[in-house]
Amino acid sequence: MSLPTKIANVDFEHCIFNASGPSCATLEELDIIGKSGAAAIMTKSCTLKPREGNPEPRYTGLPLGSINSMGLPNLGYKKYVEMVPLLKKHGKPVVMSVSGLCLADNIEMLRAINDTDADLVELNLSCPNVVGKPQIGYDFEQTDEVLTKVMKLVRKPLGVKLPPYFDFAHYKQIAELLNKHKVKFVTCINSIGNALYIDPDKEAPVIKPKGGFGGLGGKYVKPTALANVHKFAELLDPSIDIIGVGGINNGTDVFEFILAGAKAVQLGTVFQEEGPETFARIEKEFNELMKKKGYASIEEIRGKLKAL
Ligand code: RRO
Repeated sequence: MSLPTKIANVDFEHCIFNASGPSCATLEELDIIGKSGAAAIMTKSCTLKPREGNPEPRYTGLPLGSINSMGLPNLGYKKYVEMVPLLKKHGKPVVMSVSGLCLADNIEMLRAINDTDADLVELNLSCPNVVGKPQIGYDFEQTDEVLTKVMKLVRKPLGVKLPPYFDFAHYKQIAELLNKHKVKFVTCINSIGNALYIDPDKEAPVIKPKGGFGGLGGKYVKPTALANVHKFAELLDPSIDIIGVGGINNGTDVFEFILAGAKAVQLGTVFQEEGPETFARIEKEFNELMKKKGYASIEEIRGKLKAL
């Protein structure tokens, strides 16, 4: 038994797939996701030109999650455009993540993606790890400008990957923009940017780039991710679907994200740490929990978090 869902009207066999991040930058890695229990294939955020990314060490697993400053290592968008027909053979939705270093780059990439068979596009407005490039999602004027330009030209259902917000005034401002521009979905949250994890033995940070500052993921961020999903479920137009990501490790976590308002969820750190078997394990746990509670569909519980 699988519990189907839809994102921007695209059918998903179930609600669990990979986050743009770990192990989704090469055809080999994407084929592994295609063969796994993931409901869709999400690509690593791409840029106009290929990038090596930041110097290593740039990812470390931590007791309750991970910290990374990968710096957008990817093959360049042309390679991902070429891969789409190969990835589509897996028979599941293909989602392309795009993270241009400037608006012109995003426009060029989105134009090219229009002519592919990709099902959805996730525009990453929240990479915390490129030196000299602040997260667009924290700059409301720039977000407005980017969305004004890209929504005019995009022919694929386009969603945005958001950074975590922490203040109700900021949620309100960004939600107004997302409603105005009629994005099709939001994915929240990206890693919590510019965290610092120190190894007391080495008396040094655990990653090298940016003096050790990087994006925090995993269990550390789950409550923040749930808060973002739930607040956006309240503030966004109901036509905008929400994908939750941040610290999901088991079926109960998935259940909580759906209760908060998500229609699907993505796995980042847990996929990196456990490998592709994580998708089938977590889906099985979620299905068992739903059955035990007597629920037969995602829509029965979506956004139904009770008040105390
Ligand atoms: O590649 C990265 O350093 C990275 C990206 Br693009 C992102 O969106 N989020 C993150 O934690 N790392």
